[in-house]
Amino acid sequence: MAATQIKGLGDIDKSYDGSQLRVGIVHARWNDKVIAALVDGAKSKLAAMGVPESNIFLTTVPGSYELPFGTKVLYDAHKGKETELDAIISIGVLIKGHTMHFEYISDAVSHGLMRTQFDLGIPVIFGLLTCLTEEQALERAGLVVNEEGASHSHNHGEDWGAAAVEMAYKNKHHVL
Ligand code: DLZ
Repeated sequence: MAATQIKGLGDIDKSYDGSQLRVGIVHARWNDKVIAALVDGAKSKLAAMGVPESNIFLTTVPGSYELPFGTKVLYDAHKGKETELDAIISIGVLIKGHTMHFEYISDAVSHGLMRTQFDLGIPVIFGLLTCLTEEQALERAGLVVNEEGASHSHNHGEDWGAAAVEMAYKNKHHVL
């Protein structure tokens, strides 16, 4: 990382124990190559922070527009059961086209997910990429590789996994 780089989550996530947490992931199926990498990034960070694989519940929706309602459906499916969820990561990839579709969906999903977390009372992690180009999406999913084939871009899914553990932990234990 360049010495001047200041963007990113920082190290604060490292102390949160995810071993008692249950986390849902709902992802759109549009732009599936990028989505797959982001979901893998989120899952690997959850595992690194102690969330057992059996405590990760995955489902899909057609496109990003369906994410807010899909998030609610996933939460309701586990509500009141032993598997009640402590956080949900909602993942989608919007790539700008030639019409206003991108702007409307980005806006609706952003507001929908913000509202959903307050409606449900658990953190809903904003795993939505809103990219102007395919290259931007690949870069943010860690899929830009150098000549040796090694990734040299950051997978934002990892940040979303860390944010889910931190916020679920804080919500469950009433600490901030
Ligand atoms: C229609 C549409 C378009 C044009 N682009 C995307 C996209 O880049 N990423 C994405 O996740 N979904 C896209 N969709 C689908 C909508 O999100 C939604 O699934 C449909 O409009 C049906 O409600």
